[in-house]
Amino acid sequence: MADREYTEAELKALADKAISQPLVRHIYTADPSAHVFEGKLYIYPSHDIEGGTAFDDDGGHFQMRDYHVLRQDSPDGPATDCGLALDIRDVPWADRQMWAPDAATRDGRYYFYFPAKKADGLFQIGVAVGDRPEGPFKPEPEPIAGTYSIDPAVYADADGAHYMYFGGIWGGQLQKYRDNAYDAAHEEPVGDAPALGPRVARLSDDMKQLAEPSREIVILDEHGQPLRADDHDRRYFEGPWMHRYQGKYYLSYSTGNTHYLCYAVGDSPYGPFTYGGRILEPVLGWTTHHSIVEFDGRWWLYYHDSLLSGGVTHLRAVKVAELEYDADGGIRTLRPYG
Ligand code: FUB
Repeated sequence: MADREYTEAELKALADKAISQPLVRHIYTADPSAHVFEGKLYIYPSHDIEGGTAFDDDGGHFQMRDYHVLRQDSPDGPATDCGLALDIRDVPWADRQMWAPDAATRDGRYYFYFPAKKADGLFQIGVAVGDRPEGPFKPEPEPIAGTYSIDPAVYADADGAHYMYFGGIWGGQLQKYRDNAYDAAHEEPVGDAPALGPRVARLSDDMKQLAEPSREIVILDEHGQPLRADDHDRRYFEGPWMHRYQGKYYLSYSTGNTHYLCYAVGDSPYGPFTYGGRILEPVLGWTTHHSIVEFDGRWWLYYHDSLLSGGVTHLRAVKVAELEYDADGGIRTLRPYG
């Protein structure tokens, strides 16, 4: 459901059928990255605000300036706002637009990863460090070398290695890069050309650097061919997430302008991944962005929609719904409004 005005009757009909409710209502939250730390659920969302900038295809209306962390004892219980975790005024390199974050832990410390635009207008990804899952986090003075674009998602593999996935096209600027080099002339590929994929790189042991240059992830179709650029219902757009289920790696992501959450399955954190299907049909609001987490043996999809604000795309609310797998490992598609 793309950005437009909704009538009271339309909004009420959707609210009546919604499969889940906002985790919190006192602030707008989006792009939830959920993890189990210290036996509780910690959710790392964007903190949406009204920045006064009109809707455009580059996401200029997403003018976020800080982060709050949410905590739940269980996915079907209430959420607590743990307060301010990081403010843009404390990040020397960041100028504006603090978009979707994530977090990870290693050796008792917590690492908060976030994208922001620098003064030159380019997105990069930074890290901030804290002693508690909810922060506060102290930012490193420079962004992480070798990162660019948006939407970091950090996956802890079973062997202890951590991988950062990142990248988003259009406003996220991923289409401006090839082989990790920027060129303003580059655009999203079109037609039968292979679609762009997200990037992945292993993190260094101190969790503050990429241990290797990022590489592009390939998503294959049912014939083993890379998804085509004009396959907008399935191609990668933004919001990568990685989880493991029954020994397989599941890359999930948003298709952006077609508004689906999809997944693809592989045998390595680097891929390749084969397209598996849809996780979530479109929500109210332009963007879709999610995470998937296991808690007490059940699987949960954290996502957002814009119902709380009456359909304003940049004023979203985080929600959670239970995910189910088929016997063959396929994820059953959820319909956000029944
Ligand atoms: O919240 C700003 C941007 O919108 C995120 O970075 C994207 O994933 C989309 O949800």
